[in-house]
Amino acid sequence: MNEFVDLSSKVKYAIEKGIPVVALESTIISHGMPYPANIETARALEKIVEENGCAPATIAILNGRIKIGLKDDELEFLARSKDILKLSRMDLPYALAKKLNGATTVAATMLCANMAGIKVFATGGVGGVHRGAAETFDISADLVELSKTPVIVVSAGVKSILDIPKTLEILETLGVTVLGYRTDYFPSFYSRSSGSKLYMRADSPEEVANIFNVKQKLGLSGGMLVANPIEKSKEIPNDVIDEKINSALDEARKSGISGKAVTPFLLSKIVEYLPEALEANVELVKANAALAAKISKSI
Ligand code: PSU
Ligand code: MN
Repeated sequence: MNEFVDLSSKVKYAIEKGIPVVALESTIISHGMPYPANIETARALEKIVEENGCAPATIAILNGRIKIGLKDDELEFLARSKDILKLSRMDLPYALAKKLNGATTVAATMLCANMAGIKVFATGGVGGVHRGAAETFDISADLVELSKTPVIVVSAGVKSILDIPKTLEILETLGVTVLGYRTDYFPSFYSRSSGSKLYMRADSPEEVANIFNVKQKLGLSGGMLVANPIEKSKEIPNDVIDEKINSALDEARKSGISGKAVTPFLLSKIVEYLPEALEANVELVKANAALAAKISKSI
Protein backbone atom coordinates (compact mmCIF):
# COMPACT_ATOMS: atom_id res chain seq x y z
CA MET A 1 0.00 0.00 0.00
CA ASN A 2 1.34 3.46 -0.75
CA GLU A 3 1.98 6.11 1.86
CA PHE A 4 -1.20 8.07 1.09
CA VAL A 5 -3.73 5.31 1.76
CA ASP A 6 -5.65 4.73 5.03
CA LEU A 7 -7.75 1.60 5.39
CA SER A 8 -10.66 1.75 7.82
CA SER A 9 -10.48 -0.80 10.63
CA LYS A 10 -13.38 -2.75 9.06
CA VAL A 11 -11.65 -2.93 5.69
CA LYS A 12 -8.34 -3.87 7.27
CA TYR A 13 -10.07 -6.68 9.16
CA ALA A 14 -11.83 -7.93 6.00
CA ILE A 15 -8.58 -8.00 4.02
CA GLU A 16 -6.81 -9.90 6.82
CA LYS A 17 -9.64 -12.44 7.04
CA GLY A 18 -10.01 -12.84 3.28
CA ILE A 19 -13.54 -11.36 3.26
CA PRO A 20 -14.18 -9.83 -0.18
CA VAL A 21 -14.38 -6.04 -0.23
CA VAL A 22 -16.67 -4.00 -2.50
CA ALA A 23 -15.73 -0.40 -3.28
CA LEU A 24 -18.41 2.31 -3.31
CA GLU A 25 -18.18 5.73 -4.89
CA SER A 26 -18.45 9.03 -3.03
CA THR A 27 -19.24 11.52 -5.82
CA ILE A 28 -22.65 9.91 -5.96
CA ILE A 29 -23.06 11.14 -2.34
CA SER A 30 -21.60 14.64 -2.69
CA HIS A 31 -22.63 15.55 -6.25
CA GLY A 32 -25.06 12.87 -7.42
CA MET A 33 -27.96 13.10 -4.98
CA PRO A 34 -29.50 15.74 -2.67
CA TYR A 35 -29.39 15.55 1.15
CA PRO A 36 -30.71 13.51 2.95
CA ALA A 37 -31.34 10.93 0.20
CA ASN A 38 -27.57 10.82 -0.36
CA ILE A 39 -26.64 9.83 3.21
CA GLU A 40 -29.55 7.39 3.49
CA THR A 41 -28.42 5.73 0.27
CA ALA A 42 -24.76 5.68 1.28
CA ARG A 43 -25.70 3.87 4.50
CA ALA A 44 -28.11 1.51 2.74
CA LEU A 45 -25.44 0.51 0.21
CA GLU A 46 -22.98 -0.38 2.95
CA LYS A 47 -25.64 -2.51 4.62
CA ILE A 48 -26.52 -4.33 1.39
CA VAL A 49 -22.88 -5.17 0.76
CA GLU A 50 -22.60 -6.54 4.32
CA GLU A 51 -25.81 -8.56 4.01
CA ASN A 52 -24.32 -10.14 0.91
CA GLY A 53 -21.28 -11.33 2.82
CA CYS A 54 -18.75 -8.67 1.83
CA ALA A 55 -17.18 -5.62 3.44
CA PRO A 56 -18.10 -2.19 2.03
CA ALA A 57 -15.41 0.39 1.33
CA THR A 58 -16.75 3.80 0.44
CA ILE A 59 -13.78 5.73 -0.94
CA ALA A 60 -13.04 9.45 -0.65
CA ILE A 61 -10.18 11.88 -0.03
CA LEU A 62 -10.22 13.48 3.42
CA ASN A 63 -7.61 15.98 4.49
CA GLY A 64 -5.37 14.75 1.68
CA ARG A 65 -5.60 11.07 2.67
CA ILE A 66 -7.04 8.34 0.46
CA LYS A 67 -9.69 6.78 2.70
CA ILE A 68 -10.66 3.22 1.84
CA GLY A 69 -13.74 2.72 4.01
CA LEU A 70 -15.42 5.64 5.75
CA LYS A 71 -16.82 6.01 9.24
CA ASP A 72 -20.41 7.17 9.59
CA ASP A 73 -19.45 10.75 10.52
CA GLU A 74 -17.20 10.90 7.44
CA LEU A 75 -20.09 9.79 5.21
CA GLU A 76 -22.27 12.42 6.85
CA PHE A 77 -19.61 15.09 6.22
CA LEU A 78 -19.49 14.25 2.50
CA ALA A 79 -23.27 14.23 2.31
CA ARG A 80 -23.78 17.61 4.04
CA SER A 81 -20.84 19.79 3.03
CA LYS A 82 -21.37 22.14 0.16
CA ASP A 83 -17.73 22.54 -0.86
CA ILE A 84 -16.61 18.97 -1.44
CA LEU A 85 -14.45 18.74 -4.56
CA LYS A 86 -15.21 16.28 -7.34
CA LEU A 87 -11.96 14.44 -7.91
CA SER A 88 -10.99 12.44 -10.97
CA ARG A 89 -7.59 10.92 -11.86
CA MET A 90 -6.05 14.27 -12.78
CA ASP A 91 -6.98 15.85 -9.43
CA LEU A 92 -5.56 13.26 -7.05
CA PRO A 93 -1.95 14.53 -6.75
CA TYR A 94 -3.20 18.08 -6.18
CA ALA A 95 -5.81 17.09 -3.58
CA LEU A 96 -3.32 14.91 -1.69
CA ALA A 97 -0.48 17.42 -1.72
CA LYS A 98 -2.75 20.26 -0.59
CA LYS A 99 -4.59 18.14 1.99
CA LEU A 100 -8.02 18.79 0.51
CA ASN A 101 -11.36 17.04 0.94
CA GLY A 102 -12.99 15.51 -2.08
CA ALA A 103 -15.29 12.83 -3.37
CA THR A 104 -13.97 10.41 -5.94
CA THR A 105 -15.56 9.87 -9.36
CA VAL A 106 -15.75 6.44 -10.96
CA ALA A 107 -12.25 6.94 -12.41
CA ALA A 108 -10.66 7.99 -9.11
CA THR A 109 -12.58 5.37 -7.09
CA MET A 110 -11.29 2.64 -9.42
CA LEU A 111 -7.75 3.90 -9.04
CA CYS A 112 -7.93 4.03 -5.25
CA ALA A 113 -9.74 0.67 -4.99
CA ASN A 114 -6.96 -0.91 -7.02
CA MET A 115 -4.32 0.53 -4.66
CA ALA A 116 -6.00 -1.49 -1.90
CA GLY A 117 -6.36 -4.61 -4.06
CA ILE A 118 -10.16 -4.28 -4.31
CA LYS A 119 -11.46 -5.81 -7.52
CA VAL A 120 -15.16 -4.93 -7.59
CA PHE A 121 -16.85 -1.55 -7.38
CA ALA A 122 -20.53 -0.62 -7.44
CA THR A 123 -21.90 2.69 -8.66
CA GLY A 124 -24.98 4.09 -10.40
CA GLY A 125 -23.95 5.41 -13.80
CA VAL A 126 -20.51 5.92 -15.25
CA GLY A 127 -19.41 9.00 -17.16
CA GLY A 128 -19.10 8.82 -20.92
CA VAL A 129 -19.08 10.77 -24.16
CA HIS A 130 -21.20 13.89 -23.81
CA ARG A 131 -23.67 14.88 -26.48
CA GLY A 132 -21.98 17.46 -28.67
CA ALA A 133 -18.54 15.99 -27.86
CA ALA A 134 -17.46 16.66 -31.45
CA GLU A 135 -17.49 20.35 -30.49
CA THR A 136 -16.66 20.26 -26.77
CA PHE A 137 -14.33 17.22 -26.62
CA ASP A 138 -16.11 16.38 -23.34
CA ILE A 139 -15.40 12.69 -22.77
CA SER A 140 -15.28 11.39 -19.20
CA ALA A 141 -11.98 10.13 -17.81
CA ASP A 142 -14.03 7.19 -16.46
CA LEU A 143 -13.80 5.54 -19.88
CA VAL A 144 -10.02 5.78 -20.05
CA GLU A 145 -9.72 4.49 -16.49
CA LEU A 146 -11.75 1.42 -17.41
CA SER A 147 -9.10 0.67 -20.01
CA LYS A 148 -6.24 0.96 -17.52
CA THR A 149 -7.23 -0.18 -14.05
CA PRO A 150 -8.19 -3.78 -13.26
CA VAL A 151 -11.47 -3.24 -11.41
CA ILE A 152 -14.95 -4.50 -12.32
CA VAL A 153 -17.41 -1.60 -12.32
CA VAL A 154 -21.04 -2.56 -11.77
CA SER A 155 -23.33 0.16 -13.16
CA ALA A 156 -26.80 0.65 -14.61
CA GLY A 157 -25.18 1.84 -17.84
CA VAL A 158 -25.04 5.54 -18.52
CA LYS A 159 -27.70 8.24 -18.48
CA SER A 160 -28.95 9.53 -21.77
CA ILE A 161 -27.58 12.95 -20.79
CA LEU A 162 -24.70 11.35 -22.71
CA ASP A 163 -24.34 10.12 -26.29
CA ILE A 164 -24.70 6.39 -25.62
CA PRO A 165 -23.70 5.01 -29.06
CA LYS A 166 -20.52 7.16 -29.01
CA THR A 167 -19.79 6.07 -25.43
CA LEU A 168 -19.96 2.43 -26.53
CA GLU A 169 -17.71 3.19 -29.53
CA ILE A 170 -15.04 4.69 -27.28
CA LEU A 171 -15.24 1.74 -24.90
CA GLU A 172 -14.68 -0.56 -27.88
CA THR A 173 -11.74 1.55 -29.08
CA LEU A 174 -10.21 1.40 -25.60
CA GLY A 175 -10.65 -2.37 -25.44
CA VAL A 176 -13.00 -2.33 -22.45
CA THR A 177 -15.08 -5.50 -22.03
CA VAL A 178 -18.71 -4.38 -21.58
CA LEU A 179 -21.04 -7.07 -20.27
CA GLY A 180 -24.81 -6.84 -20.29
CA TYR A 181 -26.01 -8.48 -17.09
CA ARG A 182 -28.94 -10.67 -18.15
CA THR A 183 -29.55 -8.31 -21.07
CA ASP A 184 -28.52 -7.90 -24.71
CA TYR A 185 -28.99 -4.13 -24.65
CA PHE A 186 -27.01 -1.41 -22.93
CA PRO A 187 -29.21 0.10 -20.19
CA SER A 188 -29.71 3.86 -19.97
CA PHE A 189 -29.77 4.17 -16.18
CA TYR A 190 -33.45 5.00 -15.57
CA SER A 191 -34.59 2.71 -18.38
CA ARG A 192 -33.76 -0.93 -18.99
CA SER A 193 -32.62 -0.38 -22.56
CA SER A 194 -31.01 2.45 -24.50
CA GLY A 195 -31.71 0.62 -27.75
CA SER A 196 -27.96 0.11 -28.26
CA LYS A 197 -27.14 -3.57 -28.73
CA LEU A 198 -24.37 -5.20 -26.71
CA TYR A 199 -22.14 -7.98 -27.99
CA MET A 200 -21.44 -9.69 -24.68
CA ARG A 201 -23.66 -10.77 -21.82
CA ALA A 202 -23.32 -12.64 -18.53
CA ASP A 203 -26.15 -14.34 -16.70
CA SER A 204 -24.65 -14.99 -13.28
CA PRO A 205 -22.13 -13.41 -10.90
CA GLU A 206 -19.89 -16.45 -11.43
CA GLU A 207 -19.85 -15.82 -15.17
CA VAL A 208 -18.82 -12.19 -14.68
CA ALA A 209 -16.09 -13.25 -12.27
CA ASN A 210 -14.84 -15.92 -14.64
CA ILE A 211 -14.59 -13.52 -17.60
CA PHE A 212 -12.61 -11.12 -15.42
CA ASN A 213 -10.32 -13.89 -14.23
CA VAL A 214 -9.63 -14.90 -17.83
CA LYS A 215 -8.89 -11.28 -18.71
CA GLN A 216 -6.40 -11.08 -15.86
CA LYS A 217 -4.73 -14.38 -16.79
CA LEU A 218 -4.35 -13.12 -20.35
CA GLY A 219 -2.43 -10.19 -18.98
CA LEU A 220 -4.83 -7.67 -20.49
CA SER A 221 -4.81 -4.36 -18.69
CA GLY A 222 -7.94 -2.61 -17.54
CA GLY A 223 -11.25 -3.34 -15.95
CA MET A 224 -14.67 -4.34 -17.13
CA LEU A 225 -17.98 -2.56 -17.23
CA VAL A 226 -20.97 -4.59 -16.08
CA ALA A 227 -24.26 -3.04 -17.20
CA ASN A 228 -27.04 -4.13 -14.86
CA PRO A 229 -30.46 -2.81 -15.93
CA ILE A 230 -32.81 -1.26 -13.38
CA GLU A 231 -35.58 -3.58 -12.22
CA LYS A 232 -38.61 -3.48 -14.52
CA SER A 233 -41.07 -2.23 -11.87
CA LYS A 234 -38.76 0.70 -11.05
CA GLU A 235 -37.83 1.87 -14.54
CA ILE A 236 -38.83 5.23 -16.02
CA PRO A 237 -39.70 4.94 -19.73
CA ASN A 238 -37.18 6.48 -22.11
CA ASP A 239 -39.62 9.01 -23.57
CA VAL A 240 -40.63 10.32 -20.12
CA ILE A 241 -37.06 10.80 -18.92
CA ASP A 242 -35.70 12.01 -22.27
CA GLU A 243 -37.97 15.03 -22.24
CA LYS A 244 -36.57 16.05 -18.84
CA ILE A 245 -33.02 15.36 -19.94
CA ASN A 246 -33.49 17.56 -22.99
CA SER A 247 -34.73 20.42 -20.80
CA ALA A 248 -31.75 19.95 -18.48
CA LEU A 249 -29.34 19.97 -21.43
CA ASP A 250 -30.95 23.17 -22.76
CA GLU A 251 -30.58 24.82 -19.38
CA ALA A 252 -26.93 23.76 -19.12
CA ARG A 253 -26.23 25.26 -22.55
CA LYS A 254 -28.01 28.52 -21.68
CA SER A 255 -26.16 28.81 -18.37
CA GLY A 256 -22.80 28.15 -20.03
CA ILE A 257 -22.02 25.19 -17.75
CA SER A 258 -18.84 23.38 -18.80
CA GLY A 259 -16.15 20.95 -17.67
CA LYS A 260 -16.59 19.01 -14.42
CA ALA A 261 -19.69 20.98 -13.52
CA VAL A 262 -21.72 19.58 -16.43
CA THR A 263 -22.61 16.16 -14.98
CA PRO A 264 -23.58 17.36 -11.45
CA PHE A 265 -25.64 20.20 -12.97
CA LEU A 266 -27.59 17.82 -15.21
CA LEU A 267 -28.14 15.31 -12.39
CA SER A 268 -29.62 17.93 -10.08
CA LYS A 269 -31.85 19.38 -12.82
CA ILE A 270 -33.28 15.97 -13.70
CA VAL A 271 -34.34 15.36 -10.09
CA GLU A 272 -35.76 18.89 -9.90
CA TYR A 273 -37.92 18.24 -13.01
CA LEU A 274 -38.87 14.66 -12.10
CA PRO A 275 -38.60 13.82 -8.38
CA GLU A 276 -39.38 10.12 -9.09
CA ALA A 277 -36.00 9.97 -10.83
CA LEU A 278 -34.32 10.06 -7.42
CA GLU A 279 -36.18 6.98 -6.23
CA ALA A 280 -35.22 5.10 -9.39
CA ASN A 281 -31.61 6.18 -8.91
CA VAL A 282 -31.56 4.89 -5.32
CA GLU A 283 -33.08 1.56 -6.32
CA LEU A 284 -30.67 0.87 -9.16
CA VAL A 285 -27.59 1.65 -7.07
CA LYS A 286 -28.81 -0.73 -4.38
CA ALA A 287 -29.25 -3.48 -6.98
CA ASN A 288 -25.73 -2.79 -8.25
CA ALA A 289 -24.27 -3.03 -4.74
CA ALA A 290 -25.91 -6.43 -4.24
CA LEU A 291 -24.66 -7.71 -7.60
CA ALA A 292 -21.16 -6.35 -6.97
CA ALA A 293 -21.01 -8.25 -3.68
CA LYS A 294 -22.06 -11.49 -5.39
CA ILE A 295 -19.42 -11.02 -8.09
CA SER A 296 -16.82 -10.21 -5.48
CA LYS A 297 -17.50 -13.50 -3.69
CA SER A 298 -17.05 -15.42 -6.95
CA ILE A 299 -13.63 -14.04 -7.86
N1 PSU B 1 -23.33 9.76 -13.92
C1 PSU B 1 -24.38 9.50 -13.10
N2 PSU B 1 -24.26 9.74 -11.78
C2 PSU B 1 -23.11 10.23 -11.23
C3 PSU B 1 -22.02 10.49 -12.10
C4 PSU B 1 -22.17 10.24 -13.42
O1 PSU B 1 -25.41 9.05 -13.59
O2 PSU B 1 -23.05 10.45 -10.02
C5 PSU B 1 -20.72 10.98 -11.52
C6 PSU B 1 -19.76 9.82 -11.28
O3 PSU B 1 -18.95 10.14 -10.18
C7 PSU B 1 -18.91 9.81 -12.54
C8 PSU B 1 -18.79 11.29 -12.78
O4 PSU B 1 -17.66 9.19 -12.37
O5 PSU B 1 -20.07 11.82 -12.46
C9 PSU B 1 -18.43 11.59 -14.20
O6 PSU B 1 -18.17 12.95 -14.30
P1 PSU B 1 -17.53 13.55 -15.64
O7 PSU B 1 -18.65 13.39 -16.65
O8 PSU B 1 -17.25 14.98 -15.29
O9 PSU B 1 -16.34 12.74 -15.95
MN1 MN C 1 -16.27 15.94 -18.63
